[in-house]
Amino acid sequence: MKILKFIIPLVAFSFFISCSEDDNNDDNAAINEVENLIKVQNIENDTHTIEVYTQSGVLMQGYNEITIRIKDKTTNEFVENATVSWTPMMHMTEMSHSCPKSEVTKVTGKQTIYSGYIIFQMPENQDEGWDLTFNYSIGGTDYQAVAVISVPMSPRQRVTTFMGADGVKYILALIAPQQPEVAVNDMTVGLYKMENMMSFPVVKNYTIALDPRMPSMGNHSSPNNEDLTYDDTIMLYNGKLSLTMTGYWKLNLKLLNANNELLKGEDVTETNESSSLYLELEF
Ligand SMILES: [Cu+2]
Repeated sequence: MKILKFIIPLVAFSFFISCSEDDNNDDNAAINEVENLIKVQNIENDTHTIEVYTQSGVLMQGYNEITIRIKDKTTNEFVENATVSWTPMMHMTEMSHSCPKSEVTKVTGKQTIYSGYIIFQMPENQDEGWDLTFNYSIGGTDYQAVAVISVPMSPRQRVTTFMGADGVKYILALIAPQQPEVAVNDMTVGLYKMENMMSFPVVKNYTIALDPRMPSMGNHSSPNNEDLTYDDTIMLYNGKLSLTMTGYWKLNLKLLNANNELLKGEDVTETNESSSLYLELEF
């Protein structure tokens, strides 16, 4: 009896320990790695709920940074070892097409979230719109989930589709600054070639000349801008955008290929108020 008195609490104690260890190792349902994001919607199939998040809680025409997590409907746990790809599709009356996008990758240092970006070059309208398909595999089993998504028109031109002098159709999208300041801002854009309805490879080693103007104030420019050049580590273009005051700015651009040949856009002059290639922002 004396021994039992010791053993029973000991067994109970070790059981308690191993339970709480299990909780820490296997149960991730309580982990919140999306606390600074807002849910756009769920995309579900029979086995999983894919939660789609952005900073703003919506998707919009142009560049969208998207975070997802996948909840197993049986265990209520978030899947940590999925391999994920996605296919955005716009279904138009005459045809269907996709858009530029990144891969979906596990966020470094996180357990339950995956992220990437999608650039919707066209907004939805009454008769035409987008859906988003996820293909993912977990432990060798393949799954698919698809749902209609809402992609309203951006109030400012954050993405533009155009034909270059080389006969190639390009898509150019504003990626940064997302929160412009009265300062010299880091500017980032993505440039893609529309190879066909499904393929939009990154265009490398071009130059994008930048001339920001305020049309409402005599079309004045700003000092210390820097043209955008290609950065292969991020597969995007970086430059400097000087904004000397708040308001509406037209970011006049010229696209030059690797041989410095002009493919699209014009200089802003006394007689030419803006380039035919531009992006817009207002803050
Ligand atoms: Cu379309």
